[in-house]
Amino acid sequence: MKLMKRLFQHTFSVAVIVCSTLSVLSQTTGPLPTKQQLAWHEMEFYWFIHFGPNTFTDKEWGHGDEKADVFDPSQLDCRQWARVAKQSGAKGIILTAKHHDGFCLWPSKYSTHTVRESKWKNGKGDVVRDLAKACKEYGLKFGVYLSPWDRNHPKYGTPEYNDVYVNTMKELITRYGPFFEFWWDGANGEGPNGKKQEYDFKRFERTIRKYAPNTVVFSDIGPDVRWVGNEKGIAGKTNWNLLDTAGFKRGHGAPPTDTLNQGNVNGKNWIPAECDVSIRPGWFYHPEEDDKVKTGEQLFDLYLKSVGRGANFLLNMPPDRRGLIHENDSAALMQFKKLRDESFSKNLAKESKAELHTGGGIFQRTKFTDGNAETFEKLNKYKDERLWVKFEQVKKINCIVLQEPMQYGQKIKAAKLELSNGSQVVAEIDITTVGRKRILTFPVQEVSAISLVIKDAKDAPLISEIGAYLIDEKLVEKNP
Ligand code: FUL
Repeated sequence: MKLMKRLFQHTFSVAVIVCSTLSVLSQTTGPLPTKQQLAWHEMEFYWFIHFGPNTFTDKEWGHGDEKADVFDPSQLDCRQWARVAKQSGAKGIILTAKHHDGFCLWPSKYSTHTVRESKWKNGKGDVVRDLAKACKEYGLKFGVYLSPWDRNHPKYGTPEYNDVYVNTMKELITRYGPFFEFWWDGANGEGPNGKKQEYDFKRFERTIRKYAPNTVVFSDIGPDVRWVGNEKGIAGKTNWNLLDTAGFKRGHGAPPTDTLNQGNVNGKNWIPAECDVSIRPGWFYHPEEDDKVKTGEQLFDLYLKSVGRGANFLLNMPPDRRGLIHENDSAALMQFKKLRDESFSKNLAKESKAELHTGGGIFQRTKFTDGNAETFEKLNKYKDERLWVKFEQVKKINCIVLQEPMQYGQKIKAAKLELSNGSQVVAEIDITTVGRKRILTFPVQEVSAISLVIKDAKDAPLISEIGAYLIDEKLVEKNP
């Protein structure tokens, strides 16, 4: 009898586990991120580094006819870059291993326009190697930008250049990988012989999948990460991690920039947006821009408009002619880090009572206020349900952070937040998508409760976090 009972209990609990797993899995219709993309989503903020002959010639697009000797940093120190990056809370660095001028920051076998031909370290230097090493030392991920457009290579504009590009990719991957991200710029101008190149992106993609299967690939249209459609660092307030790419190309044939900015609600591929922007007006260092560095507050605003809209934030930090991150840039960056730390150190929702209200009753819950984005609450009949965050004492707040667990896809199309004080609704906030993270800021409100209603979704929505914060009033999003 006892045995029967145990057997029954066992079968019952297995059935419960299977059913609950199935019920979550049944919500996973539609495109989902790969495990590499999921890891990428978690990175949130990382650096871009534009560095090369342009740093010394004061150009943004070198012609490829500059002498290799112009590249001559006096105190190049990749460990300084990595140290500042780490201190700023960045999770990685993507380096312009080769920009449009074709100059390779490593001694490539496939080019004669490289650090080897420069007088820097008597031609024995290697910036890609030094940065790969420094990133490892500081626990940062490393990635490369390898411009397909090459204004120096004699083969550019001929089919053989595609071999050169493939070989160059392989060389980088095998010598300096693993890379977390590989950056394909869409620019396609003329080479030294006046011809444009027909890029064989299909072959480039096969190569990278074969030699670097764990690397996510960025371009206007992915395959793994898409351009956000502007170089200002701003994602759409509606931002789907989905994109339709059929019929589109990189560069001129890319989807309209507002599509890249918002994604496609029913897009067939999981291709999230990355917001690239420079801390200075230019991508490369120019001395006359030393006093035009974005402030910590401006960077925080961009954080709200990128990470706070479900995208990643790729901030360019161009080293100066010494080969160092300029003091003004690192000061602004440390201010940005301080503002993030101060703003998000105290999640008031963690001290709240969390409830799920359904037609059938009120249930105590903790998963969407536990500060752990892995755990979540599922709303089976969301139209009749509401999540509540209730405070014992009235709190002042001006920032709410919402999250969906990305491993199950992106579902929320429209939602409303209601802030109340006692029986009085003091503010209502309507939004569209949530995605990996949606940060909302507003004038300070005194509240005893926050409630969330999902108004429209593709599937039963999953909410992993509702966080509540009081941030410095001057950080409330500008022109949201
Ligand atoms: C663009 C390039 O033309 C710029 O020089 C810069 O590298 C930017 C990130 O991408 O397409």
